[in-house]
Formats: sequence, C-alpha cells, structure tokens
Amino acid sequence: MTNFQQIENSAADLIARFLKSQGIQRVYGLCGGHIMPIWMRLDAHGIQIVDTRDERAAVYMAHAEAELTGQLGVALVTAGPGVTNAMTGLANAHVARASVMVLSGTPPLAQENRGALQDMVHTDVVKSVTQFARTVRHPDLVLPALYEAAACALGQGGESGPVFIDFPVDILRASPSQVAQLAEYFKPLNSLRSTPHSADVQAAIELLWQAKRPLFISGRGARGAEKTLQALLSVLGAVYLDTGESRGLVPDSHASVVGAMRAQAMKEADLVVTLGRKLDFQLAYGSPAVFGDAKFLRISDNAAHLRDNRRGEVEILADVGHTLDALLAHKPARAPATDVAWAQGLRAQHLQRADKQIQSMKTAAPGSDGLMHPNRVLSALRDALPEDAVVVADGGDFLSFARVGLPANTYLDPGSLGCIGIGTPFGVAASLVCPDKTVVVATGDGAFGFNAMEIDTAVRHQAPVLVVVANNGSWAIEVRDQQETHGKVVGTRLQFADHAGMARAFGMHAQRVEKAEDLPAAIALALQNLPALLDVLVTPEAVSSDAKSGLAWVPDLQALSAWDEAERNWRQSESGNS
Ligand SMILES: Cc1ncc(C[n+]2csc(CCOP(=O)(O)OP(=O)(O)O)c2C)c(N)n1
Repeated sequence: MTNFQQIENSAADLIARFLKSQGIQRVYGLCGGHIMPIWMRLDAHGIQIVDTRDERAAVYMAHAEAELTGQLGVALVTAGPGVTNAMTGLANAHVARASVMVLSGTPPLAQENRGALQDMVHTDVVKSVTQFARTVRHPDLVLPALYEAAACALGQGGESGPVFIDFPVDILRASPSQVAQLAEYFKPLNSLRSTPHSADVQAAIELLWQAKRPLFISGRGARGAEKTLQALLSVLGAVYLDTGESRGLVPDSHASVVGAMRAQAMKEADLVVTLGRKLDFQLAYGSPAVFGDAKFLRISDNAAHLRDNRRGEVEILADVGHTLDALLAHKPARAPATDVAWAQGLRAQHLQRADKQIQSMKTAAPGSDGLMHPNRVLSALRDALPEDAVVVADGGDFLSFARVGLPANTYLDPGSLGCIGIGTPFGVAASLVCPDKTVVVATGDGAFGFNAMEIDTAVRHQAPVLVVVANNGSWAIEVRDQQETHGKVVGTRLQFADHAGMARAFGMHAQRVEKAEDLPAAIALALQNLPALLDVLVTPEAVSSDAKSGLAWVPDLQALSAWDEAERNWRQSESGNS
C-alpha cells in the first residue's frame, strides 16, 4: 500500500498543483481506482470536484466551463469505459473547438498488456477528436505534458480543442524528482496573440471602403473583440450576422444587426467578411449559389478558418481583435462606399420581423390536441428572465424555436455536431460558473433524457439551474421528417413521461405545467427554488423553422432545402457554361 505521505509528494499532486496554478477552480468527473490519486489531490488543493453520473456529462460540463470562462475546462474520467463514455463529449468539444482537458488513468505499468482491469489504449481511441493525446509514463514528464496539452487546448499556434492525457496509476503514485517540480513551472500560461502585416491591413481597408453592401459574420475566433467590432461596424455602416459561436458580441440594439434578414443579407452582400468563422453548413459553405459573386475578406488566427470552402480576396492570418484594431487605427479619412439605404432597409425589416415574432409567440395557438404551442413556453421565459440570463437550448424542434424565440447574450447549444443531450450538463456547469446569473435550460423531452440523471448532480451540488422540459412525448422533428418524406411514423414517439416526478425523486423542486396561463407563476416559483425543473406539456404538432427548412432530413448538397436547390441550379448553369 502507498502511504498518505507518498501521495502528497506524488505525480498526482503535481497535476493538482498545475491545475491550481492555471486558475482551475473545479474539475468534473466520475471516480475510479485508476484516477483516485488525482481525485484526492485535487480535493487536497481545494479544487472542487463536481461528481457527475456519467463521464459524458462530465466532459459536457467541462466544455461549458471552458466556453463561459475562456479558460481550460477539465474533466477527470477513469480508465476503459470511463474514457469511452467520455468520447461523445470529446467529439463535441472537438467540433466546437472548446478548450477541454480530459485526464484519465491506466493500469500500472507492470500490468500493461497482461489483461489488466479496464486496460485499453485510450490514446488510439481519442486521437481523431483531440488536439493532443498522450500517455505519460514517467513522473518527471508529467508537467511538460500538461503544459503542452494546455497550450494546444487553448489554441496557441493552432486550432483550439480538447486534449487528453492518461497516466498509469503507479506513475500517479510515484514521486517526481525535485527538478521536475521547480516553482517556475507553476506559472499561468500567457496568451499569445498574433498581429497582422500592415500590407494585409491596407488591402483589407481597400476592400472594406470600396464595398457597397458589406456583411460581417463572426465566429468563435472573434470572441473578446466586441468593442472594436462594434466600432468598425458603425464606421462602415455595415450589416452583421452572428452565429451560435459568437452570440452576444454585438447587441441587438446595434444598428448593424440584421439577424432576422439572414437569407437576404447573404444573397445581396457584395463583400462578406468572416471573422474567426468557418464557412460551414450554417453559412452554405460560402457557395456562390447562395452568396453570388460577393468578394470575401477572411480573418482568422488559425489556418483552418481562413481558406475553408471559399478563398478570400484578402486573407489575414492573425488575431481577430488585433486585426480589427489595426483596421480602425488606419481607417482612411474618406467615407466608406456603403449603400446606407440598403443597410438601413435591412435593419428596419429586421426590427419589424423580430417584433412580429415576439408578438406572435405570445398568442401562438395550441395544437388540435389542446396542448400549448412551444412558443408560449419561450414567451413566458422571455418575460421572466433578466437581460443577462445564460440560456442553454437543446432538442430538435424545441431547439429551433428557442434559438429564435429566446435570445440571450450568453447562449450555449448542441453546436455543429448536433450533439443533443448537452442541456442539463451545460446548465449545471453554467450555474456553477456564473452563480450570480440566472441560468435556464430550454430542452426537448428527448434531448433531456440523455443526461436526465444529472438533475441528481444539480441537487447534490446545489447548482442553481432551471431546467424547462418541453414535453411533447416525441422526437418531434424526426416525426415530421418521417411523415413528410416516408409517410409513416416509426420509433419516434415517446411517452408524455412525468419528468417532474422524476426530478422530485432526486430532491429537486419540480412542477408539471399544462396551461400557458400557469407558466408565469410556475417560473417565478421555480426561480425561487433552484435547482428546479418545469415539465411543460406542449403540442408535438408545432412545426419549427428547422423542420420547414429541411435541416432535419439532410439534403444532398447543402444543409437547407432552399440552398440545396440553389446549389443544384448553380452547378447546372456552371457546367452548362463551361
Ligand atoms: C445524440 C444524438 N442523437 C440523435 C440525434 C438526431 N436528432 C436530432 S433532433 C432529434 C429529436 C429531438 O427531440 P426532442 O429533444 O424531444 O425535441 P423536439 O424535436 O421533440 O422538440 C433527434 C433524435 C442527434 N442530433 N444527436
């Protein structure tokens, strides 16, 4: 047996000291013998352990922590099934480029490949969805690996994303040499931000000042650049679209925001500026079928988001904030060529549409089954939530309704992986990270089921989150797909299960709500008794915009039916021309 003193001077202790030195306040995980030395040393150093009911949820929570703090989010999972359970979380963090560090253990070195308990090669399994995956087999190599992994996770010199390290448990118990733990190793990582070349800045200014209909689109690479971005938009009178990755950078009150006129803005722009944003399926892969012959100006601090799908007239590989600063600092004296009437017209239509949307939500009619429309839930939440609330949206149809109907400056959702089930774990972590803010999870009943056990984690850790389940007794968006494209419904109906009863069984305040008029009181009571869950019966008949747009049935060439058709026509006319 190892004695307590040995553990105090162990590699596991070094890991805890490293995390502490990086400002990590909490680690999400599920215990197991292969990681117990780390687990206990984290606790010894005052790092909170948020013990979850599934490793997948632990990684989701670390993901939310990373997104909300801009720092590392850390999960600790045990060997074998602990790591395989964590895989979906890693994949989601990979696609979202979230700075997640997952730590694990392996059998002791002397038992490797001998048929040991929970023995498998984790690094092979996680390799395709991590920026860094390594087994550390010597206590003196622990710190260098942690620094390298942390820098990779934070995207220093590359794309940010999840990293993975595991340690044989005997190495965790062993003592590193004195040299391997010099005090200078315990410094926070400094941030490294690249600056643009002045020739590129000048070329970008030329494009921007010549454009008549400039459209800015931001992604996660623009986070932190809100002030300069807003200032540049005002100087140019440009229009702006955000994406889920960069919600809240430009407030809706800013004259450039035209989110409700997305399709028209994309079609009519003559210059599209992408800021730290991939031209992925949400942006029609930058296709000329949707964007016409607009020029592109692409700015990103990493190569993967600079030239994907559509080359830029000017491409700047540098920190987005620094680049926007430089553009403003060198702005010409002459007025930009922006067509003010075009930009103002889009803005006016945006405001009109957004207002109409709010009004129609308030009175959305129930289904033929008498159950309320999901928009009534969102409308009631909208009325009750403070402006700085953190919103987590999850599900199929309900996610689609919530994305439009419950805007928030701090917003998280399943992201480009379409990773439904993140709702409750994201919400639990968000409420721990932002204890002074109201955190609400708006989730479909199907999506809720994946990690429903995390209501237990919320109660045990007194995570002040409100989970609102839109209970339509089905995977509704899939029902619609089957009805429309196959004419038959198979395996997509659920029960109108008693989620409130389930939550109460774990000691959570919970209530079922069946009438829209009961929502305001139920929400108010729930907010006074957090963590809480509201199980709201809604009609499965409400058709969301994601269902109407064809997103759910995955067209061949583009994500949305209208874009798919435009792409088909464009390709045909291009091949006719050649
Ligand atoms: C992990 C995972 N499994 C399955 C899917 C496919 N899927 C996307 S939306 C959806 C239905 C979600 O149902 P629910 O959360 O109840 O929301 P509703 O559509 O009923 O509003 C499904 C099954 C997915 N995106 N992710």
